Amino acid sequence: MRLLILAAFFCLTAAASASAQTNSPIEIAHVWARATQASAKNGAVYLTLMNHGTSDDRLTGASTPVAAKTQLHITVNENGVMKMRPIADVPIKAGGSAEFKPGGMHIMLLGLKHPLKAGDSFPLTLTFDKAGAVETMVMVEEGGAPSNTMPGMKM
Ligand SMILES: [Cu+2]
Repeated sequence: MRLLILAAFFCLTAAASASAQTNSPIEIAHVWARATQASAKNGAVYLTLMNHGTSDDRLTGASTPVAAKTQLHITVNENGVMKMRPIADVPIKAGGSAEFKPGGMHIMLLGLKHPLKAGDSFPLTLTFDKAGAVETMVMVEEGGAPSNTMPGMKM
């Protein structure tokens, strides 16, 4: 009996570690988008990327069926005015992480095909230089301020 339980335990551990380490050393955490107003044409996705691998990687782009196109953006303070600028890529060093959050980096969704409603979710494919294409799900959250106000004032 004891042996059986032990065997079952090892099977479970093996299964768990197999699913935890898929082909990608990049962990994608807390992927969310702020809910948009009905008339909104654009939205933003926030997430945290952690590189558990031994080599540096870069996020080079993203795509989703809910938007015509996406851009990697960073919000910068230019003489007191918050502006968004496209960035070519986001480096994630080996053992390091990159945080996309309101007022900082975000994945801009341009040309939304429908408004993002709190509680909804949609797929997002992230493209990495080394890890390749990795699909994740985005949860739509209220997140305080509407998406058309200046980011960085809340949270
Ligand atoms: Cu933006």
